[in-house]
Amino acid sequence: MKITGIELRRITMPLIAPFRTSFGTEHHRDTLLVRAVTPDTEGWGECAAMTAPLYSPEYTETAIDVLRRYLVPALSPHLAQAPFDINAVNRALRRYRGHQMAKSALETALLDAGLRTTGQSLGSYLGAAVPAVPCGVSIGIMDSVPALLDAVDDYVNQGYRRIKLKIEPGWDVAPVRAVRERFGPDLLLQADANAAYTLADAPHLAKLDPFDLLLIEQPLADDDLVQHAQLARRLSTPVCLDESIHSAEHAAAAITLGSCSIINIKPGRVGGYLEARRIHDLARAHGVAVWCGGMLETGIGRAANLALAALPGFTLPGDTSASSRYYTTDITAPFVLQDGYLPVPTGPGIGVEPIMELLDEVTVSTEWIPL
Ligand code: OSB
Ligand code: MG
Repeated sequence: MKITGIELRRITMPLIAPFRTSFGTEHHRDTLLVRAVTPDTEGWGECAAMTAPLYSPEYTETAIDVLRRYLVPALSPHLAQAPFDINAVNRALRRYRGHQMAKSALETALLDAGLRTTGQSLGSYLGAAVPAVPCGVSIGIMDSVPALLDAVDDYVNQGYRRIKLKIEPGWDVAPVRAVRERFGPDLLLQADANAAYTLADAPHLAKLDPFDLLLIEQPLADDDLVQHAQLARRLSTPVCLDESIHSAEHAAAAITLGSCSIINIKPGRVGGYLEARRIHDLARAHGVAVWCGGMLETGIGRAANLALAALPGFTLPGDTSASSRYYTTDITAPFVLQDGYLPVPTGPGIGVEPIMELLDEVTVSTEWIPL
């Protein structure tokens, strides 16, 4: 596939409401988009990195730097080959350590461009099994329990099929209890600690057990696979890993150790959709449930995540919420919840395009790297 060049486009989008987690509060989403331009078409990838290294070591500036300096230049020998082989690109990028989010954005842009050339959708390419996926919503830490109950009520009324509460020390048992008591035993409910606890908190985390959570996500530090296994034995709530899983190898280690019984798959965190599918396949073969996480994506990243979330091992609702949960105006046609589901795009590639006037309005900088 002939690629004329790669555009790195940094955008900033105001969030509808501040999003508070145990690692910080986001008011804006500062996102890098990667655009792969060919003589006939173009492909898009969204980088999951955030402004600061709080959720993960990567941040927007490191993604831009490693793409410009190493990842984009590494493509040249592979793009000349016909037919274009995304697996060869995946292998070429593996030579560089880490930087999964930057790799994912570049690989996705190339995969999108390649699939547009052949007319296949990303969902069909990955093995999507359903036309629409049930959606959950991730609710940030709030100032008060009444404010949280109002937020949950609003999302439940919109049709969301599962509620995830962000927790941290000081905001855990009380909000979980309040939501469970108000909405009853049938509400699918889970909690995400974003690595805010230590194994010494096990007795405290066990106080969540009576509330029948679907899972507790990433209670301990991202490099604590052994301690997650010890914690999992002390809780009846299933442990799910997010930050700890960067590759299929990590997933294999976590499953072998018993560190988790559920995995949140985020393509950005694991280096792209090919690796995300490997983790799905591995987890499914081990009877470990997976679900699709989110990183407050625009419509570009959301479209691709919906394709992944349609694979058969994604047996729990994901954080693939509607555009309106994040942004007043998305940069693509908005994703609108239909009876708690979002449709899996069926058009070529990721199946959506940015609306250029809207994209230009939120663009902070662009850089063109010729190939
Ligand atoms: O831990 O899953 C997380 C958002 C940003 C960074 C990390 C996380 C999240 C979310 C929201 O929980 C997911 C979404 O709605 O996109
Ligand atoms: Mg998480």
